[in-house]
Amino acid sequence: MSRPNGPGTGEGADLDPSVRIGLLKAMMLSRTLESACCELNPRWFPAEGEEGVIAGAFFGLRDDDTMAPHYRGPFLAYALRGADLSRLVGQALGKANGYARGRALGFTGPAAMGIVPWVAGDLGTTIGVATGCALGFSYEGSDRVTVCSFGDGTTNRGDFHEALNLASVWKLPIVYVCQHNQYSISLHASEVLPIEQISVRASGYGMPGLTVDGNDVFAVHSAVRDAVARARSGEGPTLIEARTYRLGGHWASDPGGYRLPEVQDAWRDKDPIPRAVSELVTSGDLTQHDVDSMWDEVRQAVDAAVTVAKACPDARLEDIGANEVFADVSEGMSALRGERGEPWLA
Ligand SMILES: Cc1ncc(C[n+]2csc(CCOP(=O)(O)OP(=O)(O)O)c2C)c(N)n1
Ligand SMILES: [Mg+2]
Repeated sequence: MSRPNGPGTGEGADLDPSVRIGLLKAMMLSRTLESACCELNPRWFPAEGEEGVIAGAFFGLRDDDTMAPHYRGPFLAYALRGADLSRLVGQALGKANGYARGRALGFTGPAAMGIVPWVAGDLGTTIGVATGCALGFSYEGSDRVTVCSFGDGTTNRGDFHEALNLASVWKLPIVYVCQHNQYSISLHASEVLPIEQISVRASGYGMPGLTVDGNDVFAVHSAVRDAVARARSGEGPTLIEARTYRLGGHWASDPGGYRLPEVQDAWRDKDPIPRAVSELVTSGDLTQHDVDSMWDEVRQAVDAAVTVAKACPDARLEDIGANEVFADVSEGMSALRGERGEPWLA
């Protein structure tokens, strides 16, 4: 099923107003939190413009379900599980208060949150781990599900193919959401994908595949909700391709000169947040005053988190695990300095 980008697809019209408002707030939080991290850390991955996919995929799951978010916009999943925002921002800054105490950039948190962490730089590895979680749920005979998101470029990795094949053969309770932002760093999808729609790959694994407008959060959520229900009832996995656009660079410091400004402007006009606001105000579910109050609340929460995180000390060598590798951290530091005595972290 293909739905082109554009105003008002009408998908997701059956969602309860409280869910629609919750999705809007989740997008606002994701935008504000991730933008703050981009300002603080030039190596952060901007998620601006992709919040429709991020919120649509992870909002409304049960506490005992597993989330495996893409590295582009991972913090909403943690926030939805009640994470302390200052500890998330602290993680992005390499502060001692960060959930992983400065390790692994920032895409990780307590295992009890049920979120598969992004701990390896290898694209696609989380797809295998997320599929393993779904296998665990199937093995325990529960109705828990996993929702796993990843980029369009990552669907060319072997991990993707192996995981989807096995998930389908074993009818595992997992929903795969491709956050299709059209780029792999500076490479446009048309240069590495021989097909127009990634969702057609699903047919090769015998599972349903659909393409949704990723800038329509209600359409994304409606599709994910249906796929989650399908997975929960034991009918197996679904692949959802949510088409969107990366408004920022690959990293926060990427000037993105490989893209035409007019194309970027056209996509900015399809920003999922104003679009959802417009739908909710038109339907009478929110007034503009309500929307302004929601922005105020989200911005105040993120500003407070940034203030706390900035004031925290940096993670120390012991914090990032050197004390778990070397008997004596000072010995470890000299080993890391190398034979010529150059600083190990220049
Ligand atoms: C196996 C592997 N190959 C290449 C890279 C380098 N790399 C990091 S991010 C990235 C782009 C991935 O694109 P996509 O999956 O579409 O995600 P996006 O960054 O667009 O959200 C690449 C090629 C990597 N980390 N791992
Ligand atoms: Mg991409």
